[in-house]
Amino acid sequence: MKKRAMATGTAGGNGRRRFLKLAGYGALGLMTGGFRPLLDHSAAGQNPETIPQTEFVPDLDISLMARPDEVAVFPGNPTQVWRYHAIIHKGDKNRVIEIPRSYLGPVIKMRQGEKIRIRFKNSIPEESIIHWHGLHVPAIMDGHPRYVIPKGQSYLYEFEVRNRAGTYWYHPHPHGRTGPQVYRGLAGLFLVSDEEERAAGLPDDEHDVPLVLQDRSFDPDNQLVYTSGHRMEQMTGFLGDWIMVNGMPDFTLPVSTSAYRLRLLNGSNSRIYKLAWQDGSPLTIIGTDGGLLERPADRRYAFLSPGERLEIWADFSEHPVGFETSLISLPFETGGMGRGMMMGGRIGQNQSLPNGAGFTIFRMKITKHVKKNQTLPKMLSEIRPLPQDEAVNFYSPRQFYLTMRQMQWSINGRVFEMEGVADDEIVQLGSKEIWEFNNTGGGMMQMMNLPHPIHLHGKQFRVIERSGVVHEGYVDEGWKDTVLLMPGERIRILVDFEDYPGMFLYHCHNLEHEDMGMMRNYFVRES
Ligand SMILES: [Cu+2]
Repeated sequence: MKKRAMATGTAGGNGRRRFLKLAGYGALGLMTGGFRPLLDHSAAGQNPETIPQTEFVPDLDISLMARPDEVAVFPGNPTQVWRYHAIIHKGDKNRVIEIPRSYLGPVIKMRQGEKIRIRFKNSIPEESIIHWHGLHVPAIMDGHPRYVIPKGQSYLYEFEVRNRAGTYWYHPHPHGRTGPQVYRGLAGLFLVSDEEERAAGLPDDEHDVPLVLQDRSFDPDNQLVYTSGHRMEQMTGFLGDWIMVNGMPDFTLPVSTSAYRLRLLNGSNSRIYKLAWQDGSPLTIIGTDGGLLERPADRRYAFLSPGERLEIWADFSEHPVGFETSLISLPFETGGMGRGMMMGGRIGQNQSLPNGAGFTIFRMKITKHVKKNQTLPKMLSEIRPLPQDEAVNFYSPRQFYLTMRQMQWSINGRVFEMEGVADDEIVQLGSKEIWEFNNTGGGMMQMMNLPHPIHLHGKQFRVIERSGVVHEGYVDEGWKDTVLLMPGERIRILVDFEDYPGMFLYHCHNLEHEDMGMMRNYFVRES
């Protein structure tokens, strides 16, 4: 019998086998067929037979297929999903790690400075394209929806990994269908390591644990249920009543009496987590979207909105075997909709587990005693200073108002246009800019003011200021690519458009908001 997320406290599944290594991928020979030429911007839909001859020499060369699959999530019928599946053509097979019993795609592991080729093959029955969330890549590699390919075709990605060490991820980005495609299982982690991270001496191997948080709903046959398509449900965003960790319900992580690095990704469509330890002890945050902080930061709780990552240091060396604890999500207010006058109820909200409800996310249980003392480093990394006064618009930041009009979320009153860039969405290559996002609504609109996690493609940025109704629980230190604005908040970020000209996206990472058009292009102009 399935138990939903509110009913917690039961014995969990065994997470021990989560990250078994991919086995059995030898030299399978180059797969041919259907690759888009790398540098041809105008060739959408073309279908050349071979990999283009470039001077690109990848350290890791893989095929990544999006295809229908099934997974045993619960006893009984398997759950029909869409899943990324990888084949290694060249490179270390320990760089591509499947998660058993999960609909999630493989974890891809790269070192800074290495080159990767990914031959994306779309085998789901609709258009798709992959976005590398948080990675700093050229526009044509970023997975803009204008590059979608239909079923049966392929898209060739080739790029150098320039990011700092950190927890990045990949997911589909076709316009209007990102929500349903991610929901059916298409998502995976992309972990980057570097020398600075190695020097910090953090827990590694089985003590370095990626944890992807998502919510799902299932019908009595164990099949995924997405939104009804009702406009109100779309306005809020999809909310499931099962909390999944790495694609598994009722998750328990067996640990030993030692320190752990927990890498949390919120891969949910629209659910926000207010992370805390069950016993009220502080969370020790060591990293965010763009990698390690300079030094650890303690928080009583921390918000994690869709698309964001947080890395937590958890030390169990003082506890006995048998000790159990949980990472929980504390209750919080999400703002106007669902309260008050919206037809008198939580319309569009999940009735059993609304956004802002409290629940257990997963449990950790000490099953093994080890003698391994590891101390939390005082310094984790160096964060490059990014002076605000170097921003070309220091005295007049670009303004973006997150608003709703006629049941439609928008940015500055505009919705997504595939090729559309407004004059005030063009920035100069080589410049630094301050962008201000404003979620203050106002007047009657306050009733419809919701949280919006804002994501910029292609860039890591810095949060320089929050104002308005400021809530606690943000980790604004370090590098970010996705930032949460609760209702009533205003935030200023500093972005360095140092390289990579062309068209990129900025949007709300509530996937239902994004799909309805709460997304725009920005264009980095060369001269
Ligand atoms: Cu939104």
